[in-house]
Amino acid sequence: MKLELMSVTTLVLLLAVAVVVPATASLDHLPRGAAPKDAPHFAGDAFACDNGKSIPMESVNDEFCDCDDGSDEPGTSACANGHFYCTNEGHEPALMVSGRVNDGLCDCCDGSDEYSGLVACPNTCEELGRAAREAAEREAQLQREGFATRVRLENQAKQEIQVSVIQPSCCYFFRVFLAHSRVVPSQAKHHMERKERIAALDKEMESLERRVQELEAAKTEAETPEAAAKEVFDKDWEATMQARRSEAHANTFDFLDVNNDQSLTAEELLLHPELANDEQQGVTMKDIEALLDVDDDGSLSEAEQSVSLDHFKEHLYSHITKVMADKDGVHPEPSDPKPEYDEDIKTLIANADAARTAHREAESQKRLKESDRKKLENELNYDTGDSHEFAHMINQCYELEDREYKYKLCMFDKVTQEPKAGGRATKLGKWNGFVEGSDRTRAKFDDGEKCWNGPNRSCEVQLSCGAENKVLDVAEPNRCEYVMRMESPAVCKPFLAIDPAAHDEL
Ligand code: MAN
Repeated sequence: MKLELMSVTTLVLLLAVAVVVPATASLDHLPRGAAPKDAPHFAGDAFACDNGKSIPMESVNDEFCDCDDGSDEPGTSACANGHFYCTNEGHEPALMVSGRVNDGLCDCCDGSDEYSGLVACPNTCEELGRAAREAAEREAQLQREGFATRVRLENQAKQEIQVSVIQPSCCYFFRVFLAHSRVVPSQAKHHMERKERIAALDKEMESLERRVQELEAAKTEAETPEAAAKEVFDKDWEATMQARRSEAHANTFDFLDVNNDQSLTAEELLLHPELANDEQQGVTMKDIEALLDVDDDGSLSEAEQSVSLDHFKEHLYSHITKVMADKDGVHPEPSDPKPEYDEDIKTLIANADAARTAHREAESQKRLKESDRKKLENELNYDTGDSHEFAHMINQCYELEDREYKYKLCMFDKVTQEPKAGGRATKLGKWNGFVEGSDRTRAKFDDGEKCWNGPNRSCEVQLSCGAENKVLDVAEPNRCEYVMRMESPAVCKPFLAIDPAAHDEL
């Protein structure tokens, strides 16, 4: 028989029986409902209660409770604290309170608790046993798969360490030896690997920093003549435009100044129907006076009555060129597009552009290295397990959706909760290590976002063995305190742990 096929409890019981039952005691002649472990009590002429009191063997199962502990009536319901043992052959034995004996309900799968004839209990042990064994085999298979995956992931992590440890040529054999040996604890190897990568990054960053400085100097050198040449060109262009604008102002003014006396009057403006407020009615003196009254005080000052070029430019030009835009002689302000720089300046710009790009790229490379370094520094503090069994979870996230939220667990980083209906994700906690003494089966994520009128959110992740990393469910037993269950190969053990306590009957 394969070990896995035998249920854990059966195995424990068989072992217990083999140890406890003396060779002389016969299990066949045990009184009804008595457990095999109690066989020695029934071997002599008298029966000893658990507290030492002795009663005649005939008093056992006589429907009268003699022992305070109820041990003399295992097969009847006479003692409130007695226990009835179901053999349940084909399935797992069970111990139940003897009050259930002959109560009309089938409690044992072999039906042995109902012998009064009140009800006929079919024996379902074979069927239940088979189902239980199949379920146990499925579970064992999952555990085996999980453990195999764990070993594969550990080896992968070790190989990665080896590669990075080999890198610097100094002390090659010593490093490889350390990577393989048990002399250095695995966690230290994990640190060593990262420390070496940090040191390598520091060196790269030093030379990158020098390069950034060189490129910065080259950039300045290229930008100085570029800026000077552009400034001359731009000023020149601005002067040309200024002259064109002044020409447009003056020409428009001259066009309106019919008598050429260098001042505009209401009479001169009255000649232009475009200045009418009401097109139907035509232009009126009232319209012109309203136009000339730029300070809107109801009367025309001297400057408003006899408009100079400067006054015209400042207060009237923009309105008049708008309403009389199509009229010959009216010149709106020119808006010529700025011409391209000449070839010499273009060359200077191209040189400066190249210098700027080179500098920017070197800076971004430096920033990337800096962020790699920061990440490694963080990772230095990760506890990835004695055999790196958690190393594969670095920088990985696992998700679960329930009705309302999408939860995201990023190991060694954070847990978030994102409303499915939209809105930003809430941080439930930051990585705060495995719970001490939990054999890395519980991890804490603390100091999440503040709960309204409550504590900062926190989340405990409970890990059990599984073939792959998978979040099973999330609960919030107390407001803003979350419990997330997760399966992971990282916590699988090499053998099925036999834990009799977990299979305690009653
Ligand atoms: C949000 C969620 C819930 C939490 C409440 C507390 O709705 O984070 O899980 O219980 O806030 O106000």
